[in-house]
Amino acid sequence: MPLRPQMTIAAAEPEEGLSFIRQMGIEYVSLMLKPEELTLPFLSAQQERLAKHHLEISDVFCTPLQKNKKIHLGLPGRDEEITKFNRMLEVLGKAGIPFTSIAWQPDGILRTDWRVGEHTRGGVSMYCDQAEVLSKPLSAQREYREEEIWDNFRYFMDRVLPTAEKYHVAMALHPNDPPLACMTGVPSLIWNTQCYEKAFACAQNSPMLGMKLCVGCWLEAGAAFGDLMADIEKYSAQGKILCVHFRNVSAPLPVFEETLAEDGYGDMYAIMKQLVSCGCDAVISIDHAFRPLPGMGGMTGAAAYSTGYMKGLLDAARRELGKE
Ligand SMILES: [Mn+2]
Repeated sequence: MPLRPQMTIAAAEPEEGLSFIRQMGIEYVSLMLKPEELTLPFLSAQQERLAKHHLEISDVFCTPLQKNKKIHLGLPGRDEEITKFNRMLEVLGKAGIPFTSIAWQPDGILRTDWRVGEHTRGGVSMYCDQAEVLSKPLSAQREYREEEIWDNFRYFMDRVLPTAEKYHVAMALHPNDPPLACMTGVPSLIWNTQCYEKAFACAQNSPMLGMKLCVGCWLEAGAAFGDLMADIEKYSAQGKILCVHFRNVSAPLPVFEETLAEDGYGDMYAIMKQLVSCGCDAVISIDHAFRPLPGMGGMTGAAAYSTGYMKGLLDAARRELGKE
């Protein structure tokens, strides 16, 4: 299938929000669920509600299971967390949801500020200064070695892949953001394309492990991450890209601010054309937006402009490349 624009919602998204999304010509939503919402009846009810707006769930994620300290650091209780993850895979499989997300970053996305940037015209956006990130204190009891993180990843994969394969639910692996080798005493799993190769090998190249190609992360690290255009071609051909994060930043590290697509250093039209010409079969979303302004429609309102711009680039790329 061709690229499919998508927006992220929570189950609490009001009816007007769903109508607004549909009016933008969006057909797919990424549904963020809380652990207690990960049941088949709850998910089925969400599917029915969304179907009334002609929206389909492209994927479901649950933040505490997607970024889980016990699993990532191999802490006591990780087997219980892995059991919960497998239960989620079973529920998603039974509901016909094709994939979920994982991001091997126990401390989440590391940024150093939310601020009005040089390029944001008063918009409050995320800002990252590498020196500040690298001077953050340890986030766990001790420092970890790179091999421990990979051992924990293998341990997880060995225990979830059979369930993923049984219920046919894939996992889209997002890079560490920012893509630095080690932060807060925890080595990163994915900070360049070689790391992806290693991760896929850990999963015996199962099609149930794919990638979330975060253009933002590639641009944050620049050439140190990989050759974005070549990587789009390679991983599109392999069918590894499940989701694209279409996001731009002002400059590669050591310092960047998150910008609108048209204001960053990445040539987002060239990137979109590469995705289209390579036949990338994935959902595509803007990833992050500026902080919502009060009274302007919350997260959905904040994401609307950038999503429309992304749709415009997609439409233009399809026309220019004759892939309408
Ligand atoms: Mn991303």
